Amino acid sequence: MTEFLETGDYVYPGLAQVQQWLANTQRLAVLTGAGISAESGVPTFRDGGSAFWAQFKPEDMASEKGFRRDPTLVWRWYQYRRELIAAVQPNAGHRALASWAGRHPGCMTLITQNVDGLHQRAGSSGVLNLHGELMQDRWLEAGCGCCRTDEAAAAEPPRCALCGNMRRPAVVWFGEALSPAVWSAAESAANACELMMVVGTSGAVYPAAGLAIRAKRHGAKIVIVNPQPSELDEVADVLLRGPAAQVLPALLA
Ligand code: BV8
Repeated sequence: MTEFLETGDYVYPGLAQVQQWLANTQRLAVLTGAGISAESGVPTFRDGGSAFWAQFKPEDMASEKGFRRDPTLVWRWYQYRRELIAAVQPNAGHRALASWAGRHPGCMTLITQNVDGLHQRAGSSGVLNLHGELMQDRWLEAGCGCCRTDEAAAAEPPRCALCGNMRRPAVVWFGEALSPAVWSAAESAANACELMMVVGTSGAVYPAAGLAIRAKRHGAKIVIVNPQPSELDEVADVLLRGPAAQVLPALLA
């Protein structure tokens, strides 16, 4: 049965139910999306307003095809996001997850779709970065085997001085496979967990969103933390309709 629970100034029964599940679990999986970073000031992708995708179509900006079509435009979009992320801090939601994991060693697997690195900056370790890391680059092509560049990461993607190979953000673009090792670890966590908390994701992107369905199928309780409805709501046992930076500190205290 799904309970819709509003967060507020006082604890709701559903919150107590989830706290009870948390107190009794040794195997918690957490799947986060852009919403957990919203209260740090990082725009999300799809929920309107300043959402990143509001101005761009994902396939135009977050795909190899889009990058090859206009490397400068895509590169500059990532540089803009890097500057934005460098200027923000993890919020109480990120910190609550890191703190709970520190008090319950070995009991949490944190899986994120985010590329902003804010979980790591909040103190979380062993984070499964399904979609890579925004602050890292890699070569676009296999290259000449000894690619190097002295160019700073400025307004154009740096190129190899020997073969012209370009640097690109070390994120997983649409149409690209996730890292097999990271994906396998995420699947194992979804198969094994007794409880999965799905925080701040619209559930629009696969295979990441499928982890909640996989966990459900393997018998886990599913708790969604999101102020808005999401595409995963139907698998939730409890929906906590509130912002992560408010709900997670109350939930994980
Ligand atoms: C692959 C890195 C195969 C780049 C990202 C048709 C149907 C289904 C799937 C597909 C399809 N057509 C194509 C596909 C596959 C495609 C896909 O899923 N497309 C979608 C858009 C339809 N997937 C892929 O291409 C994946 N690869 O399938 O490869 C393959 C296999 C083998 C060999 C070759 C290929 C790769 C997907 C990865 C794409 N990269 N990011 C970058 O960041 O630039 S995805 C991008 O979306 C971000 O990582 C983001 O995290 C992710 C998911 O979005 P959300 O995190 O959920 O963010 P969103 O804005 O949508 O939602 C925010 C939520 O937060 C909202 O619900 C909001 O209410 C909530 N919220 C707001 N404030 C708060 C809050 N919640 C809590 N507290 C708050 N305060």
